[in-house]
Amino acid sequence: MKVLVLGGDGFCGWPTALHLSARGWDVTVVDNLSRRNIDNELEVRSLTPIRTMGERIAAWKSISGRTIDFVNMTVGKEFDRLVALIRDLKPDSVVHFAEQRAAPYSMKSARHKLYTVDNNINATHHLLAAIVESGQDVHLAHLGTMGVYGYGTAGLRIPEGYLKVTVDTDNGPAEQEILFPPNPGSIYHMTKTQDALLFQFYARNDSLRITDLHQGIVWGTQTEETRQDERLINRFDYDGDYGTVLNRFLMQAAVGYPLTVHGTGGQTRAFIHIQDTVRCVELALNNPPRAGERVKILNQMTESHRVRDLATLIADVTGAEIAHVANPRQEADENELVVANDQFRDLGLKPITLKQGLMDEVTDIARRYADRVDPARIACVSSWNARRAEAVAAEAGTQPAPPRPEARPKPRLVRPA
Ligand code: USQ
Repeated sequence: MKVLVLGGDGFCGWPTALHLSARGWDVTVVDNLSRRNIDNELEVRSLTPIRTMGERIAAWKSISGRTIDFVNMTVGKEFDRLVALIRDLKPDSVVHFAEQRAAPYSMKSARHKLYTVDNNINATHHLLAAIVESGQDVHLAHLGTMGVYGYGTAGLRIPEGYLKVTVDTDNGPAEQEILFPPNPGSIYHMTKTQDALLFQFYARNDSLRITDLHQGIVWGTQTEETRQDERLINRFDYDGDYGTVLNRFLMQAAVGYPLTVHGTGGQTRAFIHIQDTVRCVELALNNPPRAGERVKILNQMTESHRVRDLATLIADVTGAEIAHVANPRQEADENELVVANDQFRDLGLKPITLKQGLMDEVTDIARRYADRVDPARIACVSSWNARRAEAVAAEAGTQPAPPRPEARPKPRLVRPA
């Protein structure tokens, strides 16, 4: 079985490429290395020392004996090359991660909004049009987001993509199933709601086989494959734009920086460990929809947590301080979140939940590479509202300066009974 992994150099893409390769798939990674260029733009780097694509692939070959091919291509800009690649390679599946994935980055400025929309929607549309143009029967699995549903309290168990509604018709009430109303909280999340409409159209009009994975916040950093050799290590984003909340808290605890809870920390979000991400992608590839079937939407998450509860848990275990900082985002201060994930459970997923051991792994990695942390890049300063930007930046500036790595307190590891 052949698979193209678009965006296969990124945080989810690289471990997915390795996971599929280890399970016998012939993997070709397509990536324009934009994530590495954004690191240059933001003057930050992955906490972990990720290797070049060439070194990663050579290391994997020497360890597993398996080949991963690499094509440097911008999916949303090089249409003819993309069609030719699909025609030549004849992949059974394409996994689509080739999108700018950070909400704060997408809200930094008008230029970042334009880039995120251009990049993400063009990548998705070029891919759909290229599959049709190639004449090949390819299953497309796309990494979407739980954020398409929005993060107000919905008052119901969030279904998997479609919502049953009762509408008033001339003949009385009738049941329908509609796409869950999109309610994106950032320009980035908005691009994923637009992707969803493109998928609906191409599934209906061209009978494309499409799976949209509505993924929660990924935590952890290593998978079975990436931990086999330091040259395979996955990236770890800790900065205010790309770092996500749980990994940031674990990193902050490791380097003695107060845990940056936005506002009251009452935001409830869906989470999934990176090992389950790669497992879910494999399950999705092995269970594609049939041609003519509607877009298959699966909620790719394993548990929900409130931000302040995560902070308290980590503070209790490590002795870290908690700092409630001004929230740079426009989002509900408090929300409930109950999510259906029956489809992945029915396919055999045994969810990894927040476990001490896995949290320790993240903290250990953060401690090992603590000298690579630039404390000035930790605060989240990208503001959703230009008028509040100054207050947010001022607050970030007044945070207690983090201790130098050599002076940081040894985290107190208390294992719960
Ligand atoms: N937050 C803090 N402190 C921090 C960082 C974040 O309190 O230092 C809060 C945010 O205000 C927000 C929540 O934590 O309420 C989650 O923020 P996040 O940065 O961890 O996640 P988010 O911006 O939602 O985006 C991430 C990924 C994105 C993916 C999404 C899934 O970057 O690619 O689509 O998670 S979801 O959140 O389910 O929409």
